Amino acid sequence: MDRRCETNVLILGKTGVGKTSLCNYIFGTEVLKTGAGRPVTGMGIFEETIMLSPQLILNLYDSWGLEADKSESWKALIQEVLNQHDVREIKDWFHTIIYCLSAKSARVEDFDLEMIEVLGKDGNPVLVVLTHCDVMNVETAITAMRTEIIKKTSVRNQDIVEVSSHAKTLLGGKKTEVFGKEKIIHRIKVNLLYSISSKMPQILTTIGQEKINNWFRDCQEVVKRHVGFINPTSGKKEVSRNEYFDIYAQEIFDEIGRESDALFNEAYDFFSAFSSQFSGNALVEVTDRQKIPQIIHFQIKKSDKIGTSIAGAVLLAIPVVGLLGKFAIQEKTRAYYREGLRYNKALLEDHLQVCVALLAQELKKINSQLETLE
Ligand SMILES: Nc1nc2c(ncn2[C@@H]2O[C@H](COP(=O)(O)OP(=O)(O)O)[C@@H](O)[C@H]2O)c(=O)[nH]1
Ligand SMILES: [Mg+2]
Repeated sequence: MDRRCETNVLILGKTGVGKTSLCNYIFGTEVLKTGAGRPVTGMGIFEETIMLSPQLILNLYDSWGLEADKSESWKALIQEVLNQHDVREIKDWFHTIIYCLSAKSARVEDFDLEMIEVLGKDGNPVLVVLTHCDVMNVETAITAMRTEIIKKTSVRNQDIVEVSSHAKTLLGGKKTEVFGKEKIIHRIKVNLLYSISSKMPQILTTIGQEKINNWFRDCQEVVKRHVGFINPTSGKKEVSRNEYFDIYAQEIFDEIGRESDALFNEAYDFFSAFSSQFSGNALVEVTDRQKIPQIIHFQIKKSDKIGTSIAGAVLLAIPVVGLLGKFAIQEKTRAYYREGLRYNKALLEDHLQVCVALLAQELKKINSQLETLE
């Protein structure tokens, strides 16, 4: 993959839960010193750019000084970032939202539940990180917090991650370990691939529909020019016209398939890069080299339906009597073509829908393959 891609991650949570420590632990020591970073909103959200790998750039939005229990002001701050980038939906800018809770607090407050629920609406990718999981006797608290979050928000169990961001030597000389970052980095990649590929079917629909509309307009133009008052129709012309429409329709048909392939390949490139980076990433130490699953390239079969409906001569039982007769033939021939072209337009649109569905299905496969690579 020679393209670079960027992912935007927002970290939220009350002061003191361990957001800055988490960033430093996951993305390298001291990337975010408290109070460092470019302020991107009047106050509260700070951006830091980190190279996760040569291909993947992370824009990390840490938050601090947010007043606890003021959900409206939190939402306003997020909205401010969205406005700066001219996007409407949270998921159009943030590919992952990390919501931190401290396992030390042993319970999830209503404010946090409300924020998690609000942020997780409309399929926004929220990851709940329980910090301070290294603290002694915290297991019962973790279980209770998980249960509560799953019950009261739309966050799934697999989107709740336990983390310890601090290695410490305790009084007795025992050491506590850091843990949890592999899973978070992996979720960031899964979410990014999901965000990229969820846009592909819509792109294919737009591109394909435009091609079909152009085909339809061009063919109608040909009919208008060729089927005229002086020369309403003739067998020979009919054959070449039909041929032209058929070949042209076939071209559109093929182009839709090629667009679909290109979009799939683009998503697949990211998938391959992320799968290999996951095991080769300096930020993540993985002992067993993970295998990249193979996905067989898909191809869309041609339908033999396209084109056949226009073929066939126009046999009109109208005797050519004077000008009125010629006019009648012209109108009838044009109507005949209109109908044939509309019928073929509908076939092409059906074909496009099939391609879009296939693309979505194939993308779903690679998304779930990356998801299970843990
Ligand atoms: N034991 C332990 N301490 C942590 C952990 N995460 C953060 N801390 C400590 O909690 C305090 C607050 O952390 P900080 O990252 O500044 O919180 P923030 O206000 O959310 O950015 C600091 O003293 C950290 O050393 C953790 O996972 N385990
Ligand atoms: Mg902080």
